[in-house]
Amino acid sequence: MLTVREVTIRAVNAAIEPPLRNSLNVIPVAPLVIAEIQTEQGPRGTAYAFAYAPQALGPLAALARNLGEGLRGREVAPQALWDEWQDGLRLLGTEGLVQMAVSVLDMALWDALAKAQGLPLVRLLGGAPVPVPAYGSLRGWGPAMLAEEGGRAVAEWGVRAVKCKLGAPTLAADLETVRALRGAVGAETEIFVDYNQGLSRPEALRRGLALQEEGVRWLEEPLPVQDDLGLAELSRRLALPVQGGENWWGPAAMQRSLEAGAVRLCMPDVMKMGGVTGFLRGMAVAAAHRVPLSSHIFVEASAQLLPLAPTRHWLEWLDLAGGLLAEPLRVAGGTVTPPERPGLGIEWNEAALRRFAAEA
Ligand code: SMN
Ligand code: MG
Repeated sequence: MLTVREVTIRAVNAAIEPPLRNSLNVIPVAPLVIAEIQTEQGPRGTAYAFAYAPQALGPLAALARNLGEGLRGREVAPQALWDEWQDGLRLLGTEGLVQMAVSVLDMALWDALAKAQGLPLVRLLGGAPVPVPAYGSLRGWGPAMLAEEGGRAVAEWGVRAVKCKLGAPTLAADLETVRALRGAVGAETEIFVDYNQGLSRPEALRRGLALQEEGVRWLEEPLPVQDDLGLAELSRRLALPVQGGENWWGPAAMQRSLEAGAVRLCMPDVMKMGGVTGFLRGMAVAAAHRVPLSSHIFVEASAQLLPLAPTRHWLEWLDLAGGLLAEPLRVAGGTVTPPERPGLGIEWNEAALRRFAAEA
């Protein structure tokens, strides 16, 4: 039996190069919370959470630290602990920072468990470490920047799909971006577009219809995640599949949206879903609905989990923590393969962690 001796929480503001851009902002650093779980028996589990905004880094670290205190002496039994957390935190609410703190601990627990068995997580869970097709999730904004980045993604990584952010003030400007990207990636590369919940219902229909004429292959988060009715209506009216899921807080939220027919493709986020445990349960929900499932950021954990998804689709290649790792994951020939190292495959470069260390 594996038991927890101590949980350590650190925080970093990792530079991301190039920065992430969208219609509203430029994100130059990734505020990350790193959890390490030292077991009594030796294995040490680790994982990271993405706080999204610098203002959330301290509070997320504090929540993870406080929840982690309760793990001292407990068995490393992530599925049992997950249910305990969801029940115990129900009145507080298991969304937002609370769920993110649960997730980082859950992922670190699974990492420890897999390391104790000397297996990559995918093998511990009974899967085979097969290569998963990856798409290049582009960081830039606007026609020139995206064409350059898209062309490079196809040439360097061999990806057969790329995704860009849209949401310019006019449809014409969005079309200009898609056409520039098409020119750079060629007719054979699939193009996905992401509105980050930014449109109104009529505008989502108008832009969706125009984008489907351009041969775009998915329309991501055209409307706010809460608008299941609007998304379902849009899904019925477009041939272009509506994609979404990065803002589902757990398997129940995912089930609600799939039941409503809000999306035809899904992409749960391992952190917002509640870590490895939440994502596993989400994969079963997607399979029951026969909905293709892709991942959202968190490339290391996603590479371990997607091979287990009966309806697996694409791995999103957007690497936020690679600059902090001793052996970052790589895309080769358009695919990502989970490494044979035990656990999640995350090994920190301590010098990089020190360089980007944040007070929290
Ligand atoms: C996204 C969200 C958060 C961080 C990076 C990127 C984006 C995506 O919505 O789908 O990649
Ligand atoms: Mg997105």
